[in-house]
Amino acid sequence: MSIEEIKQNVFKEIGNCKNFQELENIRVKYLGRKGKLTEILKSLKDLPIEERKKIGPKANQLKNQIQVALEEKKDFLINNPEVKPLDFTLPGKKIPQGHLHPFTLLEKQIEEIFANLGFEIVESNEIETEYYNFDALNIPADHPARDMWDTFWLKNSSAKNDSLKNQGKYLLRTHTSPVQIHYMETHQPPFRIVSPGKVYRYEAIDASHDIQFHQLECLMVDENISFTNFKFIVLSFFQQLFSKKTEVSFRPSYFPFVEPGVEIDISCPRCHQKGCSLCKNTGWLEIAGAGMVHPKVFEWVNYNPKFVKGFAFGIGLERIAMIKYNIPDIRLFNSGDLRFIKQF
Ligand code: FA5
Repeated sequence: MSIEEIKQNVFKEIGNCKNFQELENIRVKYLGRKGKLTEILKSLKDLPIEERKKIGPKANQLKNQIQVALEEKKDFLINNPEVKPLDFTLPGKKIPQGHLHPFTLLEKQIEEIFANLGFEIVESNEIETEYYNFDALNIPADHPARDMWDTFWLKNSSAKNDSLKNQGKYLLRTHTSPVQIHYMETHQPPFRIVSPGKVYRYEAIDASHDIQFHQLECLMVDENISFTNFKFIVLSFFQQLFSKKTEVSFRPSYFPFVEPGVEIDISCPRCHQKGCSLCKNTGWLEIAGAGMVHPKVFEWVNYNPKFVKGFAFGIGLERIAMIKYNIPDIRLFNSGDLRFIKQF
């Protein structure tokens, strides 16, 4: 559009305009950042000096004229009783903002609690070899305990490297416990770590089981670590996560990589052991597998089990989020349903 064409149109448009919105649209059309007159003004710098001298003053003059006409029209609209005046006290339009997924919020809170307890946060692989997921955790190939974890094996994948660690097939880790081996292979005690991450199980999906979920592995190793240290950390963690009233209880259980092995239960944070639908009237919720690190596991990483002791536990993070936020079905986390996500 040339300067002449703009001149012909813009004043007509201002004359015909009936409300503030239309007037603003006209301003944007000609004088906005990408407005038609603005484009001409911007292009002046690329013109030969003679042409610039001709067009420049015309364009600037027109800009001033349009500004004056817009102001006049605005005054007219303000003083015209038929036009609804601008109400500057109206609340502004709410611009929708993103926010963190409830699960991410929980993960951050859990990491903060452990960081305050002196734990380092460590990341690890989601694709593992049989060695890390099973063998080094004291679960050899013919061990019936392998059936505890229904596994996604990776197609056509058997590790090429000759070292024992890389023999066998690749798989999607069924729990975060392999991080224990990776970490101990490359570090010496004392240490305390937590490692959150995704795990995968070839299982039927229902309200409390998914095929992909998150666990958090905790491992503390030193010369004199006892079950009492273990209990203290677990209790501190759950009391900070839920409330001071939370109690923990340990039930004997079996995991090949710990001895003794336990299942950790916490008192129901909703009913405080009075009995409710969440805890199915038992007053307790099963929350993690745990135990004192098995001497055989220490041997796999060349630690001497006579001199080092440790505890480990693995918590299901979705289950915790479900308890904390009262979420009835694990499938909601990955549903992408905005009605669900917007509640947090
Ligand atoms: C384990 O996976 C052990 N690695 C835990 C462990 C670590 C024991 C260290 C000893 C020492 P388990 O299979 O019980 O244990 O799983 C741990 C938690 O993961 C469960 O308590 C539960 O909260 C969660 N979980 C298990 N299966 C599923 C599933 N299909 N969907 C969602 N959460 C699950």
